[in-house]
Amino acid sequence: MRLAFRALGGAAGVAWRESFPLGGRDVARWFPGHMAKGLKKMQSSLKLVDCIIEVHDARIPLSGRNPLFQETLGLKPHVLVLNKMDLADLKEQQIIPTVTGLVGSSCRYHRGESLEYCAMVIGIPNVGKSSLINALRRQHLRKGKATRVGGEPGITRAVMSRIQVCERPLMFLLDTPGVLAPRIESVEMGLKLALCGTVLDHLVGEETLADYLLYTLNRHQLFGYVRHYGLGGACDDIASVLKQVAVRLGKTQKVKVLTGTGDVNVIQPNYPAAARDFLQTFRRGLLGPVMLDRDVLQRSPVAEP
Ligand SMILES: Nc1nc2c(ncn2[C@@H]2O[C@H](COP(=O)(O)OP(=O)(O)OP(=O)(O)O)[C@@H](O)[C@H]2O)c(=O)[nH]1
Ligand SMILES: [Mg+2]
Repeated sequence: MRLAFRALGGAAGVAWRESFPLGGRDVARWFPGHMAKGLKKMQSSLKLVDCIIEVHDARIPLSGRNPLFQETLGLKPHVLVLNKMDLADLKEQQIIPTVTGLVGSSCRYHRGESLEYCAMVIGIPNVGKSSLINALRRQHLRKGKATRVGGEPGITRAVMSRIQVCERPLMFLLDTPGVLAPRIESVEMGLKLALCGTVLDHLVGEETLADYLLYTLNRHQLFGYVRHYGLGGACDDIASVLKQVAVRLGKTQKVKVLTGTGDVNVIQPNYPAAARDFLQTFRRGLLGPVMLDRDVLQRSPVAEP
């Protein structure tokens, strides 16, 4: 499917934007700075755990991991889980054996005599930490949800009490609130993080996010949006795309315009509603898998032959 659409974009001779206008955006304002409390509580819960399981979003394997995790929680063995693989362009997870192996080969300090394992699940917001705990519990104990999950960042608000996920070996996990890095390196990294839903959309602006999404999809030649919304063709102009999306979805509104001859009702596309639908459709994976860190991966020395 992706190849067919690639031909479509090329044949139309459309020139995609080479860069996204980043100037004038203040990334610091998008990311809330109130997460220190969560991190402090996580630090004070360290004595309860043998291992740290950090969950991150597979679409941004390099962007936005919080360096403070290593600094403050780095004493314990650390497993990195890249979640949301179904949404990422990558080619299952053996978490419990990995944790037991890692803990077995590290110092357990005062917990050396304990027969049970306990790991703390950490990560930036909305990457699926709580979902992972529920999934492991379902898989190993056939038990239902033990911790709340939701499509917005900030669902888990505190370090939770431990949740059993396995009987043999006896393993418990601590769920924690998402903690973002205190400083986001660049506006583009901020946009990627926002596109993955790690901050509330309104902080960045749904239309800005929709524009960055369109820019990314076109740059990556992922033209699934053209088919999904039945558009005339691929296009790099967000206003034009959102207008067509709004009309397609019937998301239009009547607006009164004052003319020389009186009030006239004009049908206007509902751009915010179209932007919201575009973002949600992307996040549900309906526009295909994506690797938002492709540029960083290509620049990194290991990518060179
Ligand atoms: N597509 C997809 N969605 C997932 C996956 N794992 C979790 N989600 C969704 O991601 C959203 C966030 O999941 P949570 O488990 O609440 O994430 P969290 O990291 O605990 O979030 P906070 O508590 O807010 O920090 C929910 O809508 C989940 O359904 C996955 O593997 N694939
Ligand atoms: Mg959570």
